[in-house]
Amino acid sequence: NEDSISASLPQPSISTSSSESRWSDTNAYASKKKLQSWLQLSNGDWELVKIISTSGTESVISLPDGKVLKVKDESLVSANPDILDGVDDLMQLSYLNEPSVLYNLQHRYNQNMIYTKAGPVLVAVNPFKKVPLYGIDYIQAYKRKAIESPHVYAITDSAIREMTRDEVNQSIIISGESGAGKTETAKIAMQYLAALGGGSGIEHEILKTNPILEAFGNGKTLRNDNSSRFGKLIEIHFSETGKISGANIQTFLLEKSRVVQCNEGERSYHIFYQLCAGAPQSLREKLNLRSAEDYKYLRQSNCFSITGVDDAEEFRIVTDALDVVHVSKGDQENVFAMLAAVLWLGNISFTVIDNENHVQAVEDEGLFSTAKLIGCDIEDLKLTLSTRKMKVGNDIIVQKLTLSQASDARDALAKSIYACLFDWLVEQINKSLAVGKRRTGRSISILDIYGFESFNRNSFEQFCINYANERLQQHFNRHLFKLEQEEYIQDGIDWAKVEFEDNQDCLNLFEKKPLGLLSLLDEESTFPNGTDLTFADKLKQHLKSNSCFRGERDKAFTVRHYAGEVSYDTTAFLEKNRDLLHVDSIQLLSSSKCHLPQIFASYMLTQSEKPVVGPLHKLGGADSQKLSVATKFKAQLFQLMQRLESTTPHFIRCIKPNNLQSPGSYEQGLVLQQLRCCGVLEVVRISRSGFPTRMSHQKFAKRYGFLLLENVASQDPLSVSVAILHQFNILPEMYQVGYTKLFFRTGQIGVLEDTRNRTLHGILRVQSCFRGYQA
Ligand code: AOV
Ligand code: MG
Repeated sequence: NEDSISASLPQPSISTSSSESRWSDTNAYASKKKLQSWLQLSNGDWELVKIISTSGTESVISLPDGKVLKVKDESLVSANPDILDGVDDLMQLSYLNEPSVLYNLQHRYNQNMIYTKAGPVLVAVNPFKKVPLYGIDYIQAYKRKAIESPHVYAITDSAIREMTRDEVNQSIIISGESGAGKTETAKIAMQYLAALGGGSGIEHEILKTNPILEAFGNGKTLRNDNSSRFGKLIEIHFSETGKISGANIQTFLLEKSRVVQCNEGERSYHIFYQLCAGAPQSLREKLNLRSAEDYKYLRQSNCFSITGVDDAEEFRIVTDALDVVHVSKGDQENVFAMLAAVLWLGNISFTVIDNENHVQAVEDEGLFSTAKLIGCDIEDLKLTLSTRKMKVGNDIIVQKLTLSQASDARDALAKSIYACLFDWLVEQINKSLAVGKRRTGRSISILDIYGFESFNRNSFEQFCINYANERLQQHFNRHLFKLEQEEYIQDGIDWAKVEFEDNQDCLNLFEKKPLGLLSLLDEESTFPNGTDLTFADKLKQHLKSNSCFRGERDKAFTVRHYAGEVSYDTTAFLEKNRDLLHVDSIQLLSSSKCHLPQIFASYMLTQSEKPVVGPLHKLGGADSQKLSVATKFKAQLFQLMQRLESTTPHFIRCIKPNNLQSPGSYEQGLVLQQLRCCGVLEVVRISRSGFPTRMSHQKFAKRYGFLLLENVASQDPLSVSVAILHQFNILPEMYQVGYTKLFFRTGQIGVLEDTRNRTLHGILRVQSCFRGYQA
C-alpha cells in the first residue's frame, strides 16, 4: 500500500506546496495513521476526534461526546500526539496546521499560560483578568533563567543581553488589534527593564509616565475600555554599566476629534472624567468645575463611567505621577485649567443675529468661564468664535460666521488646545527623563501604537491608524521573512521559499505618488472646491483597478488591509486632513494673560510656518497654513521605521481571544483570523526549516529505547539514540546529533511518537510497523 509507505516516511520539513504555505495542510492520508485527528464542525470550530477505523477514503471517528461518525478523510486534519500538548513554542509541533496551533494556544490559555513562542515571535493571548505571572519574584526568576516558559520578561531579558553583547540598540515591537493587550504588554516590559536597570531613581519616573499618558491619551472605545488614541515609542537609555540613564518618549498623531465628539457608548479622554470626579474642592472652585454630566462634550456619547474604574482615585494617581515627573503644582493647575477651558468651550452656544443666519456666542456661564480660564477678554473670545478675518488683496475684511462655521471654529479651538496640552506634557516629561550629556550607552525602545481598527463606521482616524498598522506589518514581514530569506539565499543554503502575505500592495495603495490614497487626499484637500464627495469620486476614478481598493456607494470606499477589509466613510476627511485653525484663534491664545495658552499659540505658529503650495492660499491668506495631517503622519512613520531599522527587533504579537473583553472565553474563529493575518504561522514555518524539535540523549533513549529490537540496556544514551535513529531509518538530513541533545526537523518526532503510541496501545505490533517503515 503506497499510501501507508509514504505516510510512514519522514515528512520533509520544508514544503513548497502552496496548500502548505497557505495554511491548509489537510494531510488527509496521514490521518489514517493517526489515533486522533481534527474535524471541522459546521460552526467552523475544530474538534479533536478519535479514529476508530479507516477504509478507502473514509474514516469512522468518535467525537468527544461519544457520537460515532463516518467522514471523508479530506475533512480530517492531522493532530499532534498528546506529548506535544501545550508546547512552549509552536515550532515544536510535529503537525503545523491551524487547528493544532489554535488548540495549543487554547490549551495553554486555559492554564493561564498566556505566552507562547512562535519561533522568534512572542504570542500573548489577552487573559482579561489578573494572572499570577508578574512581580518581582518572577522578574528575578527570569533574570536567573530559573523559568523558561515564554514571557514578556524573557523577551525583554534577551533584548538587554543582546544590547550588551552586540552593542546594538534594541527594539520591542508590540502589535495586535485594538484591545489585544499591547499597552499592558509594553508596561510589563518596562517593569522588567526598570527592575533590572534601576538604581538611579529615574526608573520610577519612567514607570509613572504610564498613568499620565494613559489619562491624557487613552479613552474608552467600543473595542477597548482603555484604548490608546496615540502611538508611542519610548526609548530607554542605559549606561555602560547597564543602569538606566534616562528615557525619551515620542508620540504619534493623537486622535483630536475625540475631544469634541465620540460615538455613543464611548468616552472622551479619561483625564476629563478624572478631573470632574477627583478634583479637590479648592480646585473645583477655581476652575468652576461641574460634574461630567454638565459638559456637552462629555454628555453626547452617553457614557460616563467604566466598570471597575474609579475616576476620582485615578485622578489622585495621575497627580502623584505628575509630581514624580517634576511637573510643578502650579503647572498642574494650569493643565487642569486648560482641561476645564476645553470643557466649558463645548458648552458655548450661539444665537442667530440676522436673516443671513449669522450667529453670535451667547453670553452665558460657558462663555464667561472659558474666557476666564484661557485668560482672555470676553469680547475677544466672542469675536473669535463668531467672525473670521479674511485677507482680500491688501485689505483685511471681517466675515460673520454661520452656526455651523461658528461651531466648527469653537470645536477646532478646543481640539487644538487639547492637542497642544498633550504635546506640552510630553515635552515636560521628556525634560524630566532627559538623558544626561554623557550619552554613551545603548538603548531599548518599546513601540506601542493604536491597534488595527474596524468599526461599522470608519473615518479619517481609522484610516490613519490602519495605515500605521500596515507600515508596522511591513516592518514585521521585512525582518521575519524578507531579510531571513535573503540571508539563506546569500549563504547558499538549499532553501525553499516560504510564502507569506506581503502587504506591499496595500502600502503602495496608500503611498504611491501621485495616484495613492494619501496623495489624492492631499491634492483634494488643497482644492478650494474639493469636498468629501469629489475626493471619493477621485479615488474611485484613479484606483478602481487596484486590487486592494474598492469604490463603494456614495462617499465610501473599501481598503483590503492585511488584517481584513475596512470600509471608510470619507465624511470630514478633507477637513480633518487640512486641520485648519483660524489665525483669529491663535491670536486669541497669544493675547492671553496665562502661561500655557501663550505657549500653545507659539506651537501653532511654528506648525503653520511651513507653507502649503497650491491653491490653498486662495482660501484666505489669514488661515493658518501647514502640512496636511496625513503628510505629517506619513513622514513621522517613515522616520519611525528608519529608527527601528537601526535596532535589533523583538516582536510581540498580542491576540484578543474574544470581543467581549471577558476572561475565559476563547473564540477559535477570532483567534484564527488574527493569527492568519499577521503571519504568525508562516513565521513558525520559516523558523522550522531549521531543527526545531530538541530532546536530550537521555530522554530520547528512555522514551523510545524499548522499541529497539536488540538489547541495549548496557549502552550509553547516545548509542541507544543512534541505534533508534538507524532502526527507524530516519534520514540523515532529518536530524543532527548534538553534544547533549538530538535535533530534529519538523514532523520527525511525530512519526516516532505515533509508533510508540501504537505499540503501547497494542494496535500494531512493533515488528509489523517496523516492516512498514523499511518498505
Ligand atoms: P491594546 O493596547 O492592544 O488596545 P490594552 O493593552 O489596553 O490593549 O489591553 C486591553 C485590556 O485587556 C486591558 O485594559 C486589560 O484589562 C486587559 N489585559 C491586557 N493584557 C493583560 C494582561 N497581561 N493581564 C491582564 N489583563 C490584561 V488599543 O490601545 O485599543 O489598540 O488602541
Ligand atoms: Mg493600547
